[in-house]
Amino acid sequence: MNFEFPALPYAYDALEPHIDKMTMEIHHTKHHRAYFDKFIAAIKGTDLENKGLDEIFAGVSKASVAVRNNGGGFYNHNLFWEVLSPNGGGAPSGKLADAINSNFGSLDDFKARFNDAAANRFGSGWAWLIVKADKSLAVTSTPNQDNPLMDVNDVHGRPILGLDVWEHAYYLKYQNRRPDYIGAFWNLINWEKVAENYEKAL
Ligand code: MN3
Repeated sequence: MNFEFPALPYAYDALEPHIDKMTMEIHHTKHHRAYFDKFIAAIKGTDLENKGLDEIFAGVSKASVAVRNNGGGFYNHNLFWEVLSPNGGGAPSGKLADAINSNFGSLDDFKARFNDAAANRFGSGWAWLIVKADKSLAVTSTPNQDNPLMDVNDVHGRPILGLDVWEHAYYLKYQNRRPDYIGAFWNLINWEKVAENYEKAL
């Protein structure tokens, strides 16, 4: 089996006060775990079993709904945990900062666009910063557990930063106040990891 369920790279309470311990614990051990288990069950004994996620997502329109939803849920949360850090926040530097400035105008302009994508995603889904095939950056959003690597979306690219805006990601602490949760997210971003993702995507 190619796939492993990842441990969280910090303690469940490490992102307090921005994301509370109980939310993180349920999110990782119940929600993420269930996507992983159901994804493994959905590919078991099929020709997808020995493919990578990139290849599975590139042809996901031909796969089962279970593969799409649970494979997406597995991958999306893997990325999400990695781009958060108890020592996060601040601003990106180096090549990533230059790319954000040249693609969006400024860090604040990028943040405004990302905030809009996250706040205006109706129902459940994700906001993303992606690297497109032409190496440019773009902000996009996908419903449910879809992501921009899947062949079912209009905007394609490799996610380097993602924000889960499902209610399970914030409801215990923020209830219906999704914008407050989105605001707190900026205090947690591991920009070094995002920069590493950017380098890899180029
Ligand atoms: Mn989630």
